[in-house]
Amino acid sequence: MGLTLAQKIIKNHLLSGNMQVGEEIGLKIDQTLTQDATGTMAYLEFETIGVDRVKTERSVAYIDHNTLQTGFENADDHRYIQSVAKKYGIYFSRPGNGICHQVHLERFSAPGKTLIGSDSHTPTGGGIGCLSFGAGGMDVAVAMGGGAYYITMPKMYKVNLTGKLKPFVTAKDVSLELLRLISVKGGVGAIIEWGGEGIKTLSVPERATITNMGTEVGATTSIFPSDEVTYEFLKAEGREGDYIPLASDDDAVYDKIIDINLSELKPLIACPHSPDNVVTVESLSSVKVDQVCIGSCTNSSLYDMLKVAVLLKGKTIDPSVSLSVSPGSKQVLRMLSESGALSDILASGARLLECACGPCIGMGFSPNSAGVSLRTFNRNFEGRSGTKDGKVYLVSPETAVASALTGYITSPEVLDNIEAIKAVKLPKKFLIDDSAILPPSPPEQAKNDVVLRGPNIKPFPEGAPLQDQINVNLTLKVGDNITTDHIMPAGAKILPYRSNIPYLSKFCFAVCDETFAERAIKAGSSIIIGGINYGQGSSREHAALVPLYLGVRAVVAKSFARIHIANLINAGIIPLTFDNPEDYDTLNMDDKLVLTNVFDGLKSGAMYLVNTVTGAKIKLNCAFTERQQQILKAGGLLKYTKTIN
Ligand code: MIC
Ligand code: SF4
Repeated sequence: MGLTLAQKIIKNHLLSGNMQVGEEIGLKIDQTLTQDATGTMAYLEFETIGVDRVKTERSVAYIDHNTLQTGFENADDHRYIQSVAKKYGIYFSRPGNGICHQVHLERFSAPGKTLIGSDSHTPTGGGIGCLSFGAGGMDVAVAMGGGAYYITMPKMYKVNLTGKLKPFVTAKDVSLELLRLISVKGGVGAIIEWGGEGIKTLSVPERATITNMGTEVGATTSIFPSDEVTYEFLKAEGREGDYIPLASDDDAVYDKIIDINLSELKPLIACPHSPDNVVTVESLSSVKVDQVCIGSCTNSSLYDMLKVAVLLKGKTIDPSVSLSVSPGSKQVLRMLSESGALSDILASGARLLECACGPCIGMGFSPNSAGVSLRTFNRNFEGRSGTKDGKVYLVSPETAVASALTGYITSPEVLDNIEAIKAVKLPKKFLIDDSAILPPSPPEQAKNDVVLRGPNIKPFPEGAPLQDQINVNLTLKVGDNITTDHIMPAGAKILPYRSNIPYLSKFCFAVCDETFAERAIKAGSSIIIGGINYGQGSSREHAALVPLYLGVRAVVAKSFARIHIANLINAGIIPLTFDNPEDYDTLNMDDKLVLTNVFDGLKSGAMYLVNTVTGAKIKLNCAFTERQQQILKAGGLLKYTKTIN
């Protein structure tokens, strides 16, 4: 039986386990990336592991999330990351150089390699045939230290593309179509491979848009084959030496095949507050728009920006709309500027923002009260924009421009620049300027490098060794599809404190219940009850470390998202599922509960939650590998790593 493309890369990197679906496998990791919002914690964790230099082929630290430096906090954190990077063998991409995924795709991702990043959109690298995973900071720290990265061997899904996109229909619409077809849970437990004749018509940046948004269907990762298109892109980046061809075998077996005919797609839009709430753009044409944002790791490539410039050229945006444009990298910005395209964008009335995440993570450009914001981003979770009642819609850059010009949600199909759009092509050679990527010190010099720590860096909480019986208060009960943006919000006010867990803890679950943090502290030891797909979205381990700090010992949900469940285990919080989902309804806030059979349950897969008032006994399930059992017993991954080193 032949292998799929992902199975081939896994096989080449397999350190432990069998490639049987559902089994835990350990992978050798070639490259890592971090961004600043998760990076400080990841490097603090890395330092506690105690190795002199990263053991990966390439590790890069990016500063892209929180670039505003509104106070000393961020500036200090960035300086810390820069100094750690220099000392330990990590490349440092300076603030302003671009969004981690865009820059990594341009300069470092390579076909056939493995990459993990402390950011859930790391699968962007799948656009170039690199097997890339989003992971918690601790997992990245361990990989930098030479340890394996553990995942559950995924199922293999294939999306078979036929046809060719019509003008004004884009890679973003392909992603939205997949979300419409399979929902935010449809890819859970699977790697999505993109194939079929249709892929030949998609450039690497378009492929990267698609693998980037594979995160939104919950997939472990997504990947495209490496072919002539990949070669052309690498050559244009001066990296043809990184090229290897890669494809699945003809007789590879997939667990599911989804067909999408590119020729039949229409411009699509995801409505508030979920990326899978997808309808056609046409169907919303009477909705007034207040704000439009173009950029983010999903849609900020040169290809996207050139199309935006062509559509805006000679036109002015509607006076009622505020339009922002953030190019994904310095390379994109410089090429826009040198080609004159930037001038067309600016002349239209657009505001140019830094090459960074910006509005995507609520760092400025929040919509007005109850405002409608059209964004080319990948997430539209409630409150993420920084405006609690803001209504965020996800669209392609083309739809974004058409709507900014008219002031209403507008399909780009009505625009008259069809020939100009068809003429937009990627250049044969990109402008290569790595001056903002600082190399680390050579090993002999690194010994004398000093790590610079500011007062915003507070120690991170560590879990306590497990007990067999844990008394807990039910301090929070939430519904389905709780995102990490609910658990640990981001945004301009909070993001500067990503290395200060005690301060961050005040905002934990504030979107759902502002009293949670205070009640959890008072309770001392607590449990959270959740619904389906608990913890979807970001890779931020803060969504586990902050609850740990607040005394959360276990989370019981109907099901969990992949990265979050790993982060809970790494933090030493026990993730459990209901044996009978109806038991969810019998639990109430403030119930005093006892989690029993913990030690035996880790092995046997069954623990119990006893309600001390009613005496009811609820069966809970878990399926921990031997390694995960040891991590939980030790009180988290770092403590466990120290015991085995
Ligand atoms: C996001 O898009 O939610 C983020 C911000 O990039 C996160 C990382 C973080 O919370 O720092 C992610 O996707 O993992
Ligand atoms: Fe940055 Fe947004 Fe991409 Fe996250 S999704 S990495 S915040 S641009």
